[in-house]
Amino acid sequence: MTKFPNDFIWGTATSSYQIEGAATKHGKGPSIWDAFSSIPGKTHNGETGEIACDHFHKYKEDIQLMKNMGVKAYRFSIAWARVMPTGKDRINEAGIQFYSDLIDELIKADIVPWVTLYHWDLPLALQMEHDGWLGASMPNYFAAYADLCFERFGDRVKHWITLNEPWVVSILGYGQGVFAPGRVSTSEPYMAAHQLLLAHAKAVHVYRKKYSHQKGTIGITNNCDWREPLTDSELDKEAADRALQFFLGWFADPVYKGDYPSIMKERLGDRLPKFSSEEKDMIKGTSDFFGLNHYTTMYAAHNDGTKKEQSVYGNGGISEDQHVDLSLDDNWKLTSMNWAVVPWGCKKMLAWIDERYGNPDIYITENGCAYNDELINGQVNDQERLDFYQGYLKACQEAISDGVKLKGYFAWSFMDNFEWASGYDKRFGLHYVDFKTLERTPKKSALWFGEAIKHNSADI
Ligand code: PNW
Repeated sequence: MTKFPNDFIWGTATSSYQIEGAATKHGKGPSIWDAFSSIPGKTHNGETGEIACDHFHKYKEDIQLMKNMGVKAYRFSIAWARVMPTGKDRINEAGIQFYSDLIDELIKADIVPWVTLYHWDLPLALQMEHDGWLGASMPNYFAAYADLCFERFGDRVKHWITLNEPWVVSILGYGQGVFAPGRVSTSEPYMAAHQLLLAHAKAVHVYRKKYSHQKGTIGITNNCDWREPLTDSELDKEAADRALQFFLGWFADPVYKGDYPSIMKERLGDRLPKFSSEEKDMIKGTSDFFGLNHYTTMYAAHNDGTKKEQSVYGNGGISEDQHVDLSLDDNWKLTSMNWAVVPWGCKKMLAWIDERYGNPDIYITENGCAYNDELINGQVNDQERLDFYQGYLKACQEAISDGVKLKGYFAWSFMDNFEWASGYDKRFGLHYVDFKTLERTPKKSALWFGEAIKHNSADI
């Protein structure tokens, strides 16, 4: 049986707006997701996170379920507007208390908290006053919010993630408009991304300057799907690599190398904002580990610009800028998000990161899948999800044998939750949630995941 290294971190993950509920309770201010989901047509059936899984009231029960699985770590996010209702100045002590109690409860259960500071639920006031991430003062507000979190929770939290998936914020929030704040543009994604990177870097500098005595680690989590060249031609190989640079290099190159990929600078010209030399120095080296959220794989082929690019479900970023056609293999199994299940793509993704960024410590901070699960006689037989996890975890084991420093893996998600624009229609959980009674039931995949943790292996 191939085992993971002894210190491998097995975890599960969630985010604040997707699970907490209590969206207007105990002094929490509104976020852009409260506003966005209240607009008719923006989410499946008009669903919102107002109640979600009611984790705000059920967190003790949830931690017990995690303990039953034997997870070593739990990744959750703090709702900025719960601790700072308008995103700046005034602190909501009831919100601080909630996260403080949650952290204490995790530590009591021997589960290590991994805290994301920003998982997309921007305080609405900052959207209205500063145009959200387009605003030049946002990095300072984010750094002040991060400072508050380090001050209040850093005695117990030693693993921080500044931003979750700035690519999604930029492309889906400011490009395609399918996520909050719902902006549609081909230039704003690059502007929002620029402020997000500066915000990340400022927060890291606050942590390293003021809180080094807390002896924690801090980094950023980016998402990237693998791009496999459609054919062996040089043009398709270049197209696949170009697509990866526009996807992941966009955010990881500044952090690891100090600037955007040159291919982006060449192709975007003035649409890509420039970092000053001080900013480059400030951003470079601001991640203690490489956080990766990985979900799927697509083929990439060169498009010479004479025909319209094919983008199968719109996740290719701004395809006009890349000249890349994306496609799927008919033999690939699809999840209910229509994301293809391709474990070898995960292994290649890890190898690409390892090579491009100099063998960093990597954590997969999200990987998982949605299926149309049903609760029958108190059980959920989600064999497809079990197979998904086994396949991807085996790919992780292979990557580790090849020398990739993959140090941990967090399943997305601990439980079914509010899947953004898809509402409650898409179930990603290891635990089934009945959204009428809010009852939780471990799925078959959760029991398997617990066994895998016990054996420290996916070969079970
Ligand atoms: C991630 N894409 O979102 C998020 O971090 C989670 O909050 C979310 O529930 C999970 O993955 C499943 O969707 C993504 O289009 C959303 O490539 C969209 C994409 C990727 C990740």
